[in-house]
Amino acid sequence: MNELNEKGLPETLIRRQLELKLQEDLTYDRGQILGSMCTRPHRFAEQVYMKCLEKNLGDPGLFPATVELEKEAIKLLGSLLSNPKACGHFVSGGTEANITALWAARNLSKEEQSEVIVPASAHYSFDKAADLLSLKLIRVRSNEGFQVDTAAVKKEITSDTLAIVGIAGTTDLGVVDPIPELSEIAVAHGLYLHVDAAFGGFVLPFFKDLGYANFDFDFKSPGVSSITVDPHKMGLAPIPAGGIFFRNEKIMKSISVEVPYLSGGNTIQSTIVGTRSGASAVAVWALLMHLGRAGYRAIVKRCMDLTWKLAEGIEAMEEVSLVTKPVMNIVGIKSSKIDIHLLAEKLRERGRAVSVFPHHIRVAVMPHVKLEHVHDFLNDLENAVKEST
Ligand code: 0PR
Repeated sequence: MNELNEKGLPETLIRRQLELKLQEDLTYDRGQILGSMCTRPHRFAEQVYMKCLEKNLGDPGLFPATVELEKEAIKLLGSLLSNPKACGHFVSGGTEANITALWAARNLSKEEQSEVIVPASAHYSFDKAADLLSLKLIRVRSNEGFQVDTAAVKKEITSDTLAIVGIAGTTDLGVVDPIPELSEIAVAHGLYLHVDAAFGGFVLPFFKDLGYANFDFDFKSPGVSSITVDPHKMGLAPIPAGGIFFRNEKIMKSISVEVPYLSGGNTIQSTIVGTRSGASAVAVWALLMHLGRAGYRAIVKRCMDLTWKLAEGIEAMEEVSLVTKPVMNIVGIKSSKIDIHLLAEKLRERGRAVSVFPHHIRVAVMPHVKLEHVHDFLNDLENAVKEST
């Protein structure tokens, strides 16, 4: 069907068609999705979201209450990131947040500066940002712990450098770069430091209370200028919900644009997009209020307990092993004997969708993953390994 019908079809018929057409999509609840950084949104957030579909943060004069709720949610998360004075916005995702951060960094730099130093593990959103903003990315190697090598970062700094990026929860393995050290480097050289905690931002703040290894990754380090934290990853918010947080208004103002004609009078926008989902922001606010610290802590604990169970199971196998001891709820599986791509294919044949990096398989133990899914996955992995050798 390539042309729009002249006459519309009845809702019931379309509903039936949709049910059939959408059947091929995988679902979170059956334990099939094991390589995704997203999860089934929290039921309460879904309900709130559905009630706010018309709200547009791009027109504050029409939706001042929604704007207020966004500000409150940003403040709550800013406090969680050790800076109640932080400002920022909910955006479409980590990609938009990272582009926004480098946009601010570039606007605050000198005209001749064009280089951004990023870890080898940086998400591909930084490549998009560099392309859009005409910046040059300098990728720096990792150390044996898969964190960025800070000595190598120092070596790459020149008069062309305008920013450094650190990752708190790398896409491939969930490790945390040494942000306090990067902060010292940034302060010493007067550079902008952006932390990509798209994944880790809703995990790491709860580690201390849970008695796990503590990681300083946020505004506590004085050199950190901005942080990406995505509610639609470990925050359990409905997609789209990314978050960009700036240390202060001055940084955010560097990307502000005046919109003079809207009904609420002169409006300042500091986001890439104009029309922006109010439903996302209200849903995040509601979820933060509903879950509180204890709610998120419990979610993180459950994910970590399952992560360690999964890691144990992998360690007990012969042909595969862990890339590194999991830091967060992300597990890297490698093998010196089996082609990892073939192994991922065999898992996919068994209905297990994992992500494949050049040298390992990534499993993200998200809130939708249950204990039985971990057991079933380990079983399937064992059989897939047998088939691949
Ligand atoms: N920063 C980091 C550290 C990320 O891991 C990601 C996405 C981003 C930024 C960009 O976030 P958005 O995708 O929200 O723009 N990491 C996931 C990944 O590449 C994205 C993802 C999520 C992929 C769910 C698949 C999936 O099912 O794995």
